[in-house]
Amino acid sequence: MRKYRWLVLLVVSLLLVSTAVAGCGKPKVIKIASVSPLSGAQSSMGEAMKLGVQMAIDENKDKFKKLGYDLQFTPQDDQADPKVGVSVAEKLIADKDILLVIGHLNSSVAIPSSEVYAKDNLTMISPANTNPKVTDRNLPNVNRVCGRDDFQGPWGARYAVETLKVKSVFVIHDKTTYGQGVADEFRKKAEALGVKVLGFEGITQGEVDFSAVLNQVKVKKPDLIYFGGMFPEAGQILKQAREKKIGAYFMGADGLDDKGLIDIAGKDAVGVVYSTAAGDVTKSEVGRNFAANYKAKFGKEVGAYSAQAYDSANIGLLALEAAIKANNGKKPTRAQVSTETRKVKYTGILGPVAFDSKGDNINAKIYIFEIKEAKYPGTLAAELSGKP
Ligand code: ABU
Repeated sequence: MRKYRWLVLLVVSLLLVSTAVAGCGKPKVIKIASVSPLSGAQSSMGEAMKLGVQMAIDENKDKFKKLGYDLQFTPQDDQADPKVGVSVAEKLIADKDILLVIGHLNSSVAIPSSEVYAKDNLTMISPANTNPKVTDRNLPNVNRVCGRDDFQGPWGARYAVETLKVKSVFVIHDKTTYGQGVADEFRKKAEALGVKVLGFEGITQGEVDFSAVLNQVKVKKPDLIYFGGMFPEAGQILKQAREKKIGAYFMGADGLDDKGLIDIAGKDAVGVVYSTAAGDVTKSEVGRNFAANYKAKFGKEVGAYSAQAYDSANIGLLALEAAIKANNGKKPTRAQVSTETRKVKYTGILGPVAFDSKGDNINAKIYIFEIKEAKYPGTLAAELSGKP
């Protein structure tokens, strides 16, 4: 037995050494979260964002493996609810491996959630939040690739006046930060352009019977109904307006930019005009390739903010890579990633992206779409930039 002791010792030593070597070579974990509604009425929009992020992460896994990192994707459901968003944000901030958040969809969720991320300078890049307050708070960790409602609302008003030739409007909004905010921006510009505002009324998300407000609309006979809110309510209001034989134009903003509007309103969606901060991927080869790859990978058509979610994730990944390199390969801090994010210059699917000192994309555009047949998306009618 004694003669084998040296052999046992040798085997044990070899095992210990190989375990140590394997441990040293093990990639370090970096987690990236997407946060958007993955359940509830707005989940189709939120799912389309999540898949855009997933695509970017999957494409970058090998590159980060070579740098010694295992990129892990953790999609989160904020249910389009500010309270749920904050509790998800608290969970994310407590996990030190989370170095990047791509989200949210709803400004009313993004604003309080980003204050949680700000406590540890955790980078948030939003593909879709359009309310001005998202970036006007000057938080160093908050950025967005999409445009703002103080451009989107006024551009919508200009289009309504100059192209649709409307002279009067009844404005309805969903009382959210986004919905009421964009409706107010629309109203101010419409009034400045000489449009008579016949009403400015709030409804509640989740409501299904809009006869009270539509009875007021019917009496006032506006040329246009403008809705500030999301597609589930927009689809119902539109359908019920047509049932009441209200023939006014129907217009809204990017909350209408989802296939769900057609699913709810069907042929009544024909004629709807909407502004959006999400462009048309079919207008460029890179966009068409993205849409084809997305379809091949997920078996689904792209949603409004899929491309901008993909771009947001790629920007965050470039910032992460720069922060790792600046740190001599060591895992960067959240603050380092946040600093690098503001420096990224990136050409995305819908054009160049660069952030100003507030985190707004200086190249963001607003697009106007018209629904000419009961099919999503509508037809691109205008691509706008600068002040309306
Ligand atoms: N802009 C898309 C939808 C909503 C938001 O910003 O709240």
